[in-house]
Amino acid sequence: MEAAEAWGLRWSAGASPLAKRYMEVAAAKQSLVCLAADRNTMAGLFELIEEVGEHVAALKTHVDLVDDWTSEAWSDFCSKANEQNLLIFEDRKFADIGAISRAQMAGKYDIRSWSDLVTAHLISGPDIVDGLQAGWQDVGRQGGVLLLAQMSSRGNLLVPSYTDEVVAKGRQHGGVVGFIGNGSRPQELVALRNKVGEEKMIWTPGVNLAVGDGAMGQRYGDPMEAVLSGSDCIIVGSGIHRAEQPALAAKAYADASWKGLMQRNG
Ligand code: S5P
Repeated sequence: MEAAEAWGLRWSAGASPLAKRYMEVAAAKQSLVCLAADRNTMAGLFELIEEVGEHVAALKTHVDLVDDWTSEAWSDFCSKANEQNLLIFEDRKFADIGAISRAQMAGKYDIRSWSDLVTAHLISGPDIVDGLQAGWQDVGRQGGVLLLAQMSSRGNLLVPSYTDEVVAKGRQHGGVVGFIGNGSRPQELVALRNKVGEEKMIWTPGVNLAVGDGAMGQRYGDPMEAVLSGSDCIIVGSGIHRAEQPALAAKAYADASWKGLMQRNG
């Protein structure tokens, strides 16, 4: 199915080139799944992407949790992701002032050189987005920021008035591709979508086919319900990488998310 048809308003309402790339891959693979590749060895990461790459549309990393990280191995890993047509999303949750965030895009991990997307909190003010964009510009690349508007963890401090401020500022910024919303609470997501409108994306962690509480305060909601409530991408970690058969699990999440999109636009 063509991306424009699959995505309807989200495609036509002026999405960024990066969002369109994601939507095309998602339509081609019939999957709105972003794999949270939270494994701590390079071998584990390579194995995972080999197994599930065809069923997922984006790859989310936490580069600083890999024990045996080297820039060579990481660069091979990113090439593999690119071969599988995956946008690479470093979930760094930047939160500092603009100039330091720009500098943190460089450094040992050189996130600016391989990431297409990064997460940021807007707690320090809107200049963080300019700082991150400057980071990509420093190496002649383009990228997009996903702002944390909600979180999935219990007791988080992103209260509705804070969410409103993040959305109001983020909607106006061309460097913001979209927002992180809470996939574990459909009503919160519906409210978020109403605030965000149709132009920007909402990506949601906190989804699992086994709904309920996860480890250390994580909460899980149903993947299809998240899409029906306005999520454009379900971020799934342990539901896939801890499954006995990750490929089968990834396919199940892909099917649920795609069904959600088809029903939402139907
Ligand atoms: O509010 C949030 C935001 C994020 S990006 N809650 C989250 O869980 N995340 C990330 O999503 C988290 O860092 C992890 O990589 C992933 C969820 O993993 P899972 O194993 O619980 O599915």
